[in-house]
Amino acid sequence: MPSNPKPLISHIYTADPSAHVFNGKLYIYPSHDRESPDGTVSNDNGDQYDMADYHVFSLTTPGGPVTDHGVVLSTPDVPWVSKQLWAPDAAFKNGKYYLYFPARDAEGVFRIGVAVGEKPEGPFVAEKDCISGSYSIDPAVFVDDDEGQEAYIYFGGLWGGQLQCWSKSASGEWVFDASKGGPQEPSGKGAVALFPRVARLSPDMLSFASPVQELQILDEKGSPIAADDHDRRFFEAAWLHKYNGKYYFSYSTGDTHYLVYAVSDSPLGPFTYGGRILEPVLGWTTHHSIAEWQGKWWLFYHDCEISGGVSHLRNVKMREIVHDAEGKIHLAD
Ligand code: FUB
Repeated sequence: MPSNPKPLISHIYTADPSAHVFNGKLYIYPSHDRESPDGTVSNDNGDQYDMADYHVFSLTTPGGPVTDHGVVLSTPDVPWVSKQLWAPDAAFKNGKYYLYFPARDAEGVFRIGVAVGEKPEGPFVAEKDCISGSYSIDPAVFVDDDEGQEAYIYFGGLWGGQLQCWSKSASGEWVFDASKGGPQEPSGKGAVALFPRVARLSPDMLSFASPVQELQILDEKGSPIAADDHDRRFFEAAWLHKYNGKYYFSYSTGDTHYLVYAVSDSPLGPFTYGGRILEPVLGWTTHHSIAEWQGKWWLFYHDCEISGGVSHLRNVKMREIVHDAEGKIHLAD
């Protein structure tokens, strides 16, 4: 596969690809980018990312044709959503398929919802309310392959994704403060980065089964990644995969535009920073997923090749990656 592969999908704009193998086929659950009906607004709040529905795509072989299964969920189908259907993910458990998605509620606060389907390609029927206790963006669901098949949901995103607006009260509740919107992060000497969030999912996959906790990302000395370490600190685009018994948490560094990863012996962390997966792409955002398919490991990501660099009009791509003998991730040649 070439080092700058062609977009997988070109008849609509797609981004934030979450890829999963179900029944031997590769399914992609991306965001569906569109021109904003309100014009050309573009700001750090991400208002230009004004998506209103989701399509599902599938492939039977790498490099083969991509099937568009059409719209599987849209804004009017979800009572609690006001706007902005951002990066989704999907999972399989209990013989059912689950689509997890973030969107703004009636108050403009990002929450996470879930919709259930009988088939990987949908359609999906949304629960009436968002997941209680959920907030921010970019859900990624990992179902472990061990005996308990426990499921975990990872989420969070800075700036427009509102993660910086949430802090823990003295009684342990996560509390929202709208005044912390925009590109605000911890600052000052010794400030620790904001970390992504994780919770266990209930057996029916519809609610959180544990309190939301921070997912610690440490540097090589065992110290939490610092807030001003913009090349390594978490920004958005959580993803979890397991390789050789280790848990790999990968994410975007946002304003420095890298895809990076960290490794742990536990899905709940702490994770230790491991390195970079992808250098900046054309466009502001970078967001990905990682899946094993037909004996190889693949990185799914997006850039803005088709739109010529318009950051909210993206297209999905895939490239092979390898884990080397030390477990480090590299792009395949
Ligand atoms: O697609 C909207 C947002 O852009 C996603 O939620 C972020 O991860 C970034 O890709």
